[in-house]
Amino acid sequence: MADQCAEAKAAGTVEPLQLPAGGKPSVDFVKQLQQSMLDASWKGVGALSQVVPAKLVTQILTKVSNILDAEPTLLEVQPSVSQQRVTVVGDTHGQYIDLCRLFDLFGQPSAERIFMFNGDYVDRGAWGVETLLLLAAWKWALPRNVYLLRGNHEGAYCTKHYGFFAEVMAKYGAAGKTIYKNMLRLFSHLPLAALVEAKVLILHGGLFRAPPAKTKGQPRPRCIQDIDEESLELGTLDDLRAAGKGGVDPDPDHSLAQLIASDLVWSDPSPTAGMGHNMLRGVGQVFGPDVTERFLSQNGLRLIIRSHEGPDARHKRATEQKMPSVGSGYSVDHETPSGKLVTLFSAPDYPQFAAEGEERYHNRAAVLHLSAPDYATPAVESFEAVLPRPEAAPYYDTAGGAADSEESTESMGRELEHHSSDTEQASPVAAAGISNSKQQVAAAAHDKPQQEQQQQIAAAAAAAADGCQSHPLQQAAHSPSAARSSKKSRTEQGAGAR
Ligand SMILES: [Mn+2]
Repeated sequence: MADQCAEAKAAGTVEPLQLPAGGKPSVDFVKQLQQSMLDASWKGVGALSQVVPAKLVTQILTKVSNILDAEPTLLEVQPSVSQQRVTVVGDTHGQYIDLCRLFDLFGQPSAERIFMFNGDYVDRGAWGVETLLLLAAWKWALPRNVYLLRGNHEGAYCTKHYGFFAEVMAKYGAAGKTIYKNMLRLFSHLPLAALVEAKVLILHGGLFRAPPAKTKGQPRPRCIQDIDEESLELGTLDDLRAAGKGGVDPDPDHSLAQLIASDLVWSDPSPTAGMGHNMLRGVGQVFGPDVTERFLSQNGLRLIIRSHEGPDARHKRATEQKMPSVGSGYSVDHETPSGKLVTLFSAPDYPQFAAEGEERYHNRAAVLHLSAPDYATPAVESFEAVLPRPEAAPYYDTAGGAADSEESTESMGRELEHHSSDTEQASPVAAAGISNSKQQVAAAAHDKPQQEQQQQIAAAAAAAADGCQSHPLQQAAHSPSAARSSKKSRTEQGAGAR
């Protein structure tokens, strides 16, 4: 064995990693994996599969999918005395080099330390595979000290349009399709949110509506077109506990049982009172400080930590809607009598690839530490990107067009959906006495077709601030031409734009 190693080194080749004896990653193994993938990222696209062979990828994905499958939609974490601190991490978006710096600066998961990752691990950046594998390996090594939540990019649609699918294929070739399917399966098992000490709620996008309660003697409505959307009310923690995880791509057009998952991963806070359609993204909701206050007080919470908006998405809203900047990686968006809603973004100098002539934001990123006994008063730490980055090309068209692939990832998603064990029970609990009928919703009631049109235009014109700003599944349901104009508009304006 020693001879083989020496030979491998002499020949300039890399020894492939394998799980330690016993078949389970130790903390030392995960650290070795981190360093090996970091070294490989400097050597080009072909290096990863040399050091992390497809077999090991499959072992990690399969095992971690099973661990996640056993976790509920809403994690309820009560740190023990020995687990002194919870560190929350926002969007990382394939910026693996920066994630390694984050661990260097702020420590790694351990028996004394919980890490909570708030979704959007993949797409945009060049090292989504490495990011996902490292976090999955940590999850396997320390399942009660590492938690992974779902973002809107952990699904079939975004990963096809914003680089991850192409990245997997580029790095794993013939084995790529199977690996990608296993990744989609893992995504479908990710919990949607975590509650820390019953006081702090961590979720990717924002607040959500409850699906309608079943009416006696009536068939349960199947999709959102079957109901009057304006009758939907703000969801509660109990609704979230009862919700499914969203399947391969959370979409209430496909199944009303996915309403909570879809809203939760796509929504954004707004300075304007009320809750209504998220016109900028074309999916999810926007909600004002009054809605945050209602949710905090009704559920006994003091803090909501969400992510989902980088400097590009926030830039437009900062000027037009007076939302605070996330240039430091952190912003307090709502401050109400009961508590706060904050945004946390952990990808510095984002996005990694900008379209030609596009502004760069040079943003710092942040993590939040929650400590006993209070947990609801976060300590913020910011950090800068590792620059220059290893040479890499984007896996998506930064000018906006989606990369075409031979096989539709949506069809791969449907195939998985069909076999999904996630039964997606609709919530039996409707939030009583909560009205979400505010200005935005009222406007829609007066002139819904016009509002829909505006929504499509806004979604198209806004281009992809989050990468995945407009949701084509929803657009396509309204009008195929809207989806086409959206694609055209993205091409004109460039993804990752303001
Ligand atoms: Mn997001």
